[in-house]
Amino acid sequence: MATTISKPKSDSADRFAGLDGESLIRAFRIMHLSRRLDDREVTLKRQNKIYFQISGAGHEAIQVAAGIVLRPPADWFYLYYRDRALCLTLGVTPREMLQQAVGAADDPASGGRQMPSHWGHKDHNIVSVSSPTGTQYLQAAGCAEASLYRKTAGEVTLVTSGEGATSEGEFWESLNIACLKQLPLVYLIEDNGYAISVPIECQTAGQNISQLVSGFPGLFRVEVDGTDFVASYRAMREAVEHARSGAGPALVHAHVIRPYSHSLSDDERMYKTAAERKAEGERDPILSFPKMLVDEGILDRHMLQRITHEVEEEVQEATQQALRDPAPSGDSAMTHLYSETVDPASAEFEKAPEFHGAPMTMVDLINATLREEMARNPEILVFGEDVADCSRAESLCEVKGKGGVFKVTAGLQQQFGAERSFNTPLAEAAIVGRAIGMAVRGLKPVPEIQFFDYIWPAMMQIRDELATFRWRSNGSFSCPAVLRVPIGGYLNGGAIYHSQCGESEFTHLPGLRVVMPSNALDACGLLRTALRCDDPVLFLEHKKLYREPYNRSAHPGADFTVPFGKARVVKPGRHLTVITYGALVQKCLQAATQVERRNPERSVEILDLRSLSPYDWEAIAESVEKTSRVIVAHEDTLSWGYGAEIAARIADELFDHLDAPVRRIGALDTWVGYHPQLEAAILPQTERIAGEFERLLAY
Ligand SMILES: Cc1ncc(C[n+]2csc(CCOP(=O)(O)OP(=O)(O)O)c2C)c(N)n1
Ligand SMILES: [Mg+2]
Repeated sequence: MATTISKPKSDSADRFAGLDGESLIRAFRIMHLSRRLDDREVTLKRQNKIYFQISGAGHEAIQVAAGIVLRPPADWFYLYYRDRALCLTLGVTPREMLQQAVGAADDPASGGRQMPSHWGHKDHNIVSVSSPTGTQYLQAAGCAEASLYRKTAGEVTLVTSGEGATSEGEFWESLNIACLKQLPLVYLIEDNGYAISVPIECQTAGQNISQLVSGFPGLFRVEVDGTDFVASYRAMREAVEHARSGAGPALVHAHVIRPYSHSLSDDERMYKTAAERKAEGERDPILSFPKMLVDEGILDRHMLQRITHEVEEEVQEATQQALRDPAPSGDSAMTHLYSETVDPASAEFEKAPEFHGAPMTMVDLINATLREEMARNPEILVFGEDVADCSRAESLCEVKGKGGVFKVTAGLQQQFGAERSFNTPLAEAAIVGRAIGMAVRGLKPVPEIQFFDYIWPAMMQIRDELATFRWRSNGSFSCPAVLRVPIGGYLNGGAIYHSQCGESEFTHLPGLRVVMPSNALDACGLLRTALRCDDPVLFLEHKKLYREPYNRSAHPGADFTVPFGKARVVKPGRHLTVITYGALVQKCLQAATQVERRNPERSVEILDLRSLSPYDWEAIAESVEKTSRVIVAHEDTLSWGYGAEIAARIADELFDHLDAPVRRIGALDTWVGYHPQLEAAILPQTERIAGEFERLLAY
């Protein structure tokens, strides 16, 4: 910075919290730059040269203070859309910010995929920001946990949001974990008193978030005027020192202002009085901070003019550059959905089994696979509700241990220790959110959702985060976690909340792999592929199939893998193709046997898809071209289900090969009932399946 620095006039050594004149002027320069970038974007938006604008105006002082205290790239950042000044302090350049605004192909945050101010910069550990308010809190906890697991002492994760976002459950789940685990996590709440038009008295009980969280044990809290740079610096320094020392999490509650409305799509005059807006304007750090620096003799008018002039030129030059930067090509739309380096559908994962030992059930073979992969890869962590053997490890000499409600994870804690297989609070969003934070740090989290029926609190994390990370960051970040989820019915008594399927809700998500094995051998091979691949995987384990005698397998070897997207011909046939997966594989096989017994001249071919996204279109096409009749059969409800997509594609691409309509078999469009008679009527049964086969064969 080409500016001369004077010493602060004040005698008091702590007047500026130990900051010298140079640091104070640098802070002012960044604050001013941040505001001028917002102003420039506002102009560009009005000129229709950019498509969205949301400003950091009024939040600059606390943000620059935070940026000075933290240390990229050792520290990690989960930020909010207002954090422009913070990002500038961490090293993001004005040009990079304006590249986001214009949506340039080279925008380092997202390559033109996300809205402006959705920060992300690999070089500075600024993890890709999404739009859902609150998801960042759980991921930041996972990120801080990765520091603990890696034993990189002194590393801190910063997570920020407005006061509005603290009403999300994910904020509270995150605080619970941070305090339970004494995480090196700093929360910065930038409280501007409004969430769009909703004022604090309608948002936060008692209107003060730092008081509201006072019951969290071990949480260091500090409340500060976030428009006062020096006070903000002190507060941030205290909080970060606390977290860095290993003493646990800290929360800074900074009162700021929001002078530019929520975004350019909002006009705050609709809900804020003129007096309120005037009072806010009087606290504007962009005016009060340089005035203080001048009053204190740190900055003179001449220097001030020079800095503002330099900033003007910098913004101008960055704008010109960004406006010239090429836009992303339409051809790039599908890049970075999945890993470009590891293809789990490739021949590399095609391995012949080398069987040894007695037949094992699906549950035992999944357990063995987890053990083998955990031994091979120290970055694999297994966690969830009731997943550990016994959280009170000292009791393990007296008790057998739980190891999951289905015993899938039994013995992992005893073999690999409580750091690698542990129980979590009963909070599904937190389980998945933490996993995402860990995976971004390069760990291989393998969380369990206890029952598919309870996956929904985690849906935001799965749909808007896990599946989108690589795409939305244009390949800069990824989170290849493997979510194991027991699913399905036929349990006699499982009822509506322990029996549902719903896989098509997830196959609908680009960026996520979905697999659902029907037998022990495939479960072993597909799980190993999931654990060795570089994409997020939803691994659906059918509860009814865990302990069936018919689907057991001898151990196929510790390197046995099954590629994704490769169906298995369960039974060859010539007159009807059945496309199925999961528990219906066996039912279709039984139905086919009945049908063939009654119609000896007809034979049925059964394809087990094994992997639902990607799925094996080649195998489907080959079979349908041979048989000319096809049924898609699944346990999930019929309408808008997985079969609808497959049937539509067959009708589209294989129409000329068909001699009959494409049919589907699924559960009735209702919930699974508790009484076995109800369940039997609702879920597809062998007799009904056989009837459908015969109907189609007779068409
Ligand atoms: C989960 C979710 N719900 C709603 C929104 C829409 N939304 C975006 S910002 C916002 C208000 C956020 O207020 P606050 O956290 O106080 O931040 P501020 O904008 O005031 O800085 C809302 C409701 C969203 N992005 N995500
Ligand atoms: Mg707010």
